[in-house]
Amino acid sequence: STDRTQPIALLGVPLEAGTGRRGAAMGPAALRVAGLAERLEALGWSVSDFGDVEQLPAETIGALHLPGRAHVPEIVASWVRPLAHEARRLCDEGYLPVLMGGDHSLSMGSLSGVASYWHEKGRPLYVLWLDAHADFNTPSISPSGNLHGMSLALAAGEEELFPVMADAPRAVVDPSRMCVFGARSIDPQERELLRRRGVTVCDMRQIDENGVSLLMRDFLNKIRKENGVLHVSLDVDFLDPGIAPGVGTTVPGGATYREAHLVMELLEDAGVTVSLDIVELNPFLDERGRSAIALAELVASLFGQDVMDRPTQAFA
Ligand code: EXY
Ligand code: MN
Ligand code: MN
Ligand code: MN
Repeated sequence: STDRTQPIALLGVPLEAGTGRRGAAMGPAALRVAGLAERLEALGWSVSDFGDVEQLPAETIGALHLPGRAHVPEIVASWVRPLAHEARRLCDEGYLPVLMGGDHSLSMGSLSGVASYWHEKGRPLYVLWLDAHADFNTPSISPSGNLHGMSLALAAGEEELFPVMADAPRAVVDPSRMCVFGARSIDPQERELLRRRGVTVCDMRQIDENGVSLLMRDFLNKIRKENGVLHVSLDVDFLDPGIAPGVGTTVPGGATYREAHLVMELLEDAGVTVSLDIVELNPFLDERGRSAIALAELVASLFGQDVMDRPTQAFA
């Protein structure tokens, strides 16, 4: 299990420029209303909420020249560059960073900062990408130009995206240490790139055929064998839209409530998680906070909420 002596740091990233629609910028506020901090404190964790990342002034970001299609990279850069510094600082200060989005392009900053820390520590960093998508496009192959569909590709060292980060703290994550879990919507050229780079993709068919526990056991054994640590990136569209409609990129046939909780409970048992992104929540598309509450409950499971001790009434 994850030792609860390490303090948790909450940091909001009200970024929505990585998507083609507005609303994800309200995600951090909705997760706070869903009682994320209170739930973790109720489990015995010390939780510090550092508010939201401070966006860089637009004029400090020159025009970024990326090939192909990239939608407002300068705005994304104005968030993810300071975020990389902040995520790195939180690691340096001994926190377990929990980044509350905001769209998935925030992971360009969170994963850069976290990877730079563990790279210096000499510990191999793994990534579990809980998502209907792989987010492994680059500007030259992206069908939309939305940067939230490219964040894992940046982490894997796809150079087209380097200008977004400039000199912010960053380290490449070995693609063979990446697992996309819950995939059910991947673009043709993106799929080719994933294969070429050696990223593990557990799509919904593999989850149906093998079950969550077998696939997670294999991945967690790999991490344990290398004495590695894990960054978890939870995109709300990993879940089936029937339980989490509050996201702009829903895809039918997602993880059930129980599959998602089992992933979190297995991660808690393994005790290798060192940082977490909670992304793509769009309260404008949600129904009475259902998706925000579902995410908060999943994070509680990741941090030790026992399935039999769950509160009857959801918070908020
Ligand atoms: N693959 C599509 C694209 O790159 O535009 C859709 C990406 C959706 C990304 C969301 C955050 O997961
Ligand atoms: Mn995503
Ligand atoms: Mn997604
Ligand atoms: Mn800098």
